[in-house]
Amino acid sequence: MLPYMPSITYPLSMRYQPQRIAIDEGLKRGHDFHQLMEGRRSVRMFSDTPVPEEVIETAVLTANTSPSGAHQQPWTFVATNDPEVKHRIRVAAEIEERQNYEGGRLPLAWREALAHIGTNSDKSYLDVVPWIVVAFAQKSTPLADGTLVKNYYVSESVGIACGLFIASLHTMGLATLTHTPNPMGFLNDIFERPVTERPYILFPIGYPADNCEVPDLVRKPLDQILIRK
Ligand code: IYR
Repeated sequence: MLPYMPSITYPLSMRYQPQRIAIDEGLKRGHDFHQLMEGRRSVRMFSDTPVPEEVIETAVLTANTSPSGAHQQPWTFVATNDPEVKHRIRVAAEIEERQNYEGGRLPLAWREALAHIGTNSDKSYLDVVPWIVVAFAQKSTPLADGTLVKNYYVSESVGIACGLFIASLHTMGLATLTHTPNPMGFLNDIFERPVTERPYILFPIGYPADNCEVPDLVRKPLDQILIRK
Protein backbone atom coordinates (compact mmCIF):
# COMPACT_ATOMS: atom_id res chain seq x y z
CA MET A 1 0.00 0.00 0.00
CA LEU A 2 1.21 3.48 -0.78
CA PRO A 3 1.92 5.65 2.22
CA TYR A 4 -0.74 8.26 2.93
CA MET A 5 0.19 11.44 1.10
CA PRO A 6 -1.47 14.53 2.42
CA SER A 7 -2.89 16.75 -0.30
CA ILE A 8 -3.02 19.84 1.88
CA THR A 9 -0.47 22.58 1.32
CA TYR A 10 -0.14 25.63 3.49
CA PRO A 11 0.76 29.10 2.24
CA LEU A 12 3.21 29.28 5.12
CA SER A 13 4.27 26.04 6.69
CA MET A 14 6.76 24.61 9.10
CA ARG A 15 7.65 21.08 10.09
CA TYR A 16 5.77 19.59 13.02
CA GLN A 17 7.48 16.43 14.14
CA PRO A 18 7.00 15.92 17.86
CA GLN A 19 9.03 13.11 19.34
CA ARG A 20 7.02 9.84 19.16
CA ILE A 21 6.60 8.36 22.61
CA ALA A 22 6.08 4.63 23.17
CA ILE A 23 2.44 3.75 23.73
CA ASP A 24 3.13 2.35 27.22
CA GLU A 25 4.62 5.64 28.26
CA GLY A 26 1.84 7.56 26.51
CA LEU A 27 -0.84 5.56 28.31
CA LYS A 28 0.90 6.03 31.64
CA ARG A 29 0.88 9.79 31.11
CA GLY A 30 -2.76 9.64 30.01
CA HIS A 31 -3.80 7.68 33.11
CA ASP A 32 -1.81 9.99 35.37
CA PHE A 33 -3.46 13.05 33.84
CA HIS A 34 -6.88 11.45 34.15
CA GLN A 35 -6.24 10.67 37.83
CA LEU A 36 -5.12 14.23 38.43
CA MET A 37 -8.25 15.62 36.79
CA GLU A 38 -10.54 13.17 38.67
CA GLY A 39 -9.48 15.10 41.77
CA ARG A 40 -10.79 18.42 40.41
CA ARG A 41 -13.94 19.82 41.97
CA SER A 42 -15.81 23.07 41.50
CA VAL A 43 -15.31 25.00 44.71
CA ARG A 44 -17.49 27.66 46.35
CA MET A 45 -15.70 27.90 49.72
CA PHE A 46 -12.35 29.58 49.26
CA SER A 47 -9.40 30.56 51.47
CA ASP A 48 -8.17 34.15 51.28
CA THR A 49 -4.55 32.89 51.10
CA PRO A 50 -2.77 35.00 48.47
CA VAL A 51 -1.90 33.44 45.12
CA PRO A 52 1.00 34.83 43.06
CA GLU A 53 0.16 36.52 39.77
CA GLU A 54 2.39 34.00 37.98
CA VAL A 55 -0.29 31.36 38.58
CA ILE A 56 -2.79 33.47 36.66
CA GLU A 57 -0.29 34.20 33.89
CA THR A 58 0.59 30.52 33.55
CA ALA A 59 -3.05 29.43 33.36
CA VAL A 60 -3.83 32.12 30.76
CA LEU A 61 -0.79 31.12 28.68
CA THR A 62 -2.04 27.53 28.80
CA ALA A 63 -5.56 28.63 27.77
CA ASN A 64 -3.94 30.49 24.89
CA THR A 65 -2.70 27.15 23.45
CA SER A 66 -6.31 26.26 22.66
CA PRO A 67 -7.29 25.56 19.07
CA SER A 68 -9.54 28.32 17.73
CA GLY A 69 -11.58 29.00 14.61
CA ALA A 70 -9.19 30.25 11.89
CA HIS A 71 -6.61 30.66 14.69
CA GLN A 72 -8.32 33.89 15.69
CA GLN A 73 -7.84 33.26 19.42
CA PRO A 74 -11.04 35.18 20.20
CA TRP A 75 -10.50 35.45 23.96
CA THR A 76 -9.55 38.12 26.46
CA PHE A 77 -8.87 37.19 30.08
CA VAL A 78 -9.27 40.01 32.58
CA ALA A 79 -7.76 39.41 36.04
CA THR A 80 -8.16 41.39 39.25
CA ASN A 81 -6.97 41.01 42.82
CA ASP A 82 -8.24 44.47 43.81
CA PRO A 83 -10.60 44.06 46.81
CA GLU A 84 -12.75 47.01 45.69
CA VAL A 85 -13.22 45.62 42.20
CA LYS A 86 -13.96 42.15 43.56
CA HIS A 87 -16.56 43.66 45.87
CA ARG A 88 -18.24 45.54 43.02
CA ILE A 89 -18.43 42.25 41.11
CA ARG A 90 -19.94 40.49 44.11
CA VAL A 91 -22.59 43.18 44.61
CA ALA A 92 -23.55 43.17 40.92
CA ALA A 93 -23.54 39.35 40.68
CA GLU A 94 -25.75 39.02 43.77
CA ILE A 95 -28.27 41.53 42.37
CA GLU A 96 -28.63 39.33 39.28
CA GLU A 97 -28.67 36.07 41.22
CA ARG A 98 -31.32 37.29 43.67
CA GLN A 99 -33.56 37.83 40.66
CA ASN A 100 -32.70 34.33 39.46
CA TYR A 101 -33.23 32.47 42.73
CA GLU A 102 -35.66 34.63 44.71
CA GLY A 103 -37.27 36.74 41.97
CA GLY A 104 -38.42 33.73 39.97
CA ARG A 105 -36.26 34.46 36.91
CA LEU A 106 -34.84 30.91 36.86
CA PRO A 107 -37.53 28.65 35.41
CA LEU A 108 -38.76 26.00 37.87
CA ALA A 109 -37.22 23.17 35.83
CA TRP A 110 -33.81 24.89 35.98
CA ARG A 111 -34.10 25.44 39.74
CA GLU A 112 -34.99 21.76 40.14
CA ALA A 113 -31.98 20.67 38.06
CA LEU A 114 -29.75 22.77 40.32
CA ALA A 115 -31.30 21.77 43.66
CA HIS A 116 -28.79 18.97 44.38
CA ILE A 117 -25.87 21.40 43.99
CA GLY A 118 -27.34 23.63 46.70
CA THR A 119 -26.37 26.96 45.13
CA ASN A 120 -28.10 30.20 46.10
CA SER A 121 -27.74 33.94 45.53
CA ASP A 122 -25.00 34.36 48.18
CA LYS A 123 -21.78 34.92 46.24
CA SER A 124 -19.63 35.95 49.23
CA TYR A 125 -16.72 33.89 47.84
CA LEU A 126 -16.27 36.74 45.32
CA ASP A 127 -15.03 38.89 48.25
CA VAL A 128 -12.86 36.14 49.73
CA VAL A 129 -10.91 34.81 46.73
CA PRO A 130 -7.49 36.33 46.00
CA TRP A 131 -8.24 36.53 42.25
CA ILE A 132 -11.18 36.87 39.91
CA VAL A 133 -10.53 36.19 36.23
CA VAL A 134 -13.22 36.77 33.61
CA ALA A 135 -12.93 35.15 30.20
CA PHE A 136 -14.45 37.38 27.52
CA ALA A 137 -15.41 36.02 24.09
CA GLN A 138 -14.62 38.33 21.18
CA LYS A 139 -17.54 38.18 18.78
CA SER A 140 -15.39 40.32 16.53
CA THR A 141 -11.97 41.89 16.95
CA PRO A 142 -11.27 45.55 16.16
CA LEU A 143 -8.20 46.24 14.01
CA ALA A 144 -5.96 49.24 14.64
CA ASP A 145 -7.94 51.26 12.03
CA GLY A 146 -11.22 50.48 13.79
CA THR A 147 -12.59 47.98 11.26
CA LEU A 148 -14.03 44.82 12.76
CA VAL A 149 -12.84 41.31 11.90
CA LYS A 150 -15.59 38.74 12.37
CA ASN A 151 -14.49 35.70 14.39
CA TYR A 152 -15.62 32.12 13.74
CA TYR A 153 -16.58 29.36 16.19
CA VAL A 154 -16.19 31.83 19.03
CA SER A 155 -18.06 29.85 21.67
CA GLU A 156 -16.30 26.58 20.83
CA SER A 157 -12.88 28.28 20.86
CA VAL A 158 -13.37 30.12 24.14
CA GLY A 159 -14.97 27.05 25.74
CA ILE A 160 -11.93 24.91 24.92
CA ALA A 161 -9.58 27.66 26.15
CA CYS A 162 -11.50 27.82 29.43
CA GLY A 163 -11.20 24.05 29.81
CA LEU A 164 -7.44 24.27 29.46
CA PHE A 165 -7.43 27.20 31.90
CA ILE A 166 -9.27 25.12 34.51
CA ALA A 167 -6.96 22.13 33.98
CA SER A 168 -3.90 24.36 34.36
CA LEU A 169 -5.19 25.83 37.63
CA HIS A 170 -5.91 22.35 38.96
CA THR A 171 -2.41 21.18 37.99
CA MET A 172 -1.03 24.03 40.10
CA GLY A 173 -3.17 23.03 43.10
CA LEU A 174 -5.62 25.93 42.74
CA ALA A 175 -9.38 25.70 42.75
CA THR A 176 -11.95 27.58 40.73
CA LEU A 177 -15.60 27.63 39.76
CA THR A 178 -17.24 28.19 36.38
CA HIS A 179 -19.48 30.93 37.67
CA THR A 180 -21.96 32.45 35.20
CA PRO A 181 -24.01 35.07 37.02
CA ASN A 182 -26.76 35.59 34.51
CA PRO A 183 -26.82 38.08 32.76
CA MET A 184 -23.17 39.15 32.95
CA GLY A 185 -23.27 42.47 31.10
CA PHE A 186 -22.15 44.29 34.29
CA LEU A 187 -18.68 42.80 33.74
CA ASN A 188 -18.25 44.88 30.56
CA ASP A 189 -18.89 48.00 32.64
CA ILE A 190 -16.66 47.05 35.58
CA PHE A 191 -13.77 45.95 33.35
CA GLU A 192 -14.37 48.57 30.62
CA ARG A 193 -14.52 45.96 27.84
CA PRO A 194 -15.96 46.85 24.42
CA VAL A 195 -19.37 45.70 23.16
CA THR A 196 -17.58 43.36 20.74
CA GLU A 197 -16.71 41.20 23.78
CA ARG A 198 -19.17 39.08 25.72
CA PRO A 199 -18.44 37.90 29.28
CA TYR A 200 -18.18 34.13 28.93
CA ILE A 201 -17.20 32.68 32.32
CA LEU A 202 -16.25 34.30 35.63
CA PHE A 203 -13.59 32.34 37.51
CA PRO A 204 -13.06 32.93 41.24
CA ILE A 205 -9.56 31.50 41.87
CA GLY A 206 -7.86 30.51 45.11
CA TYR A 207 -7.14 27.63 47.45
CA PRO A 208 -10.12 25.77 48.89
CA ALA A 209 -11.04 26.92 52.43
CA ASP A 210 -9.86 24.66 55.27
CA ASN A 211 -13.49 23.71 55.95
CA CYS A 212 -14.34 23.45 52.24
CA GLU A 213 -17.20 21.15 51.33
CA VAL A 214 -18.48 20.26 47.87
CA PRO A 215 -21.58 18.39 46.70
CA ASP A 216 -21.19 14.61 46.97
CA LEU A 217 -21.33 13.82 43.26
CA VAL A 218 -20.27 10.92 41.07
CA ARG A 219 -19.20 11.17 37.45
CA LYS A 220 -20.93 9.21 34.71
CA PRO A 221 -19.23 5.89 33.90
CA LEU A 222 -17.48 5.41 30.56
CA ASP A 223 -20.19 3.17 29.14
CA GLN A 224 -22.68 6.04 29.39
CA ILE A 225 -20.53 8.66 27.74
CA LEU A 226 -18.55 6.70 25.12
CA ILE A 227 -20.38 4.75 22.45
CA ARG A 228 -18.47 2.38 20.23
CA LYS A 229 -20.04 1.68 16.84
N1 IYR B 1 -25.75 31.25 37.61
C1 IYR B 1 -26.39 30.83 38.85
C2 IYR B 1 -27.15 29.56 38.70
C3 IYR B 1 -26.40 28.34 38.40
C4 IYR B 1 -26.61 27.70 37.19
C5 IYR B 1 -25.99 26.50 36.91
I1 IYR B 1 -26.39 25.55 35.17
C6 IYR B 1 -25.09 25.94 37.86
O1 IYR B 1 -24.47 24.73 37.56
C7 IYR B 1 -24.89 26.56 39.05
C8 IYR B 1 -25.54 27.78 39.30
C9 IYR B 1 -25.35 30.77 39.98
O2 IYR B 1 -24.16 30.89 39.69
O3 IYR B 1 -25.71 30.59 41.13
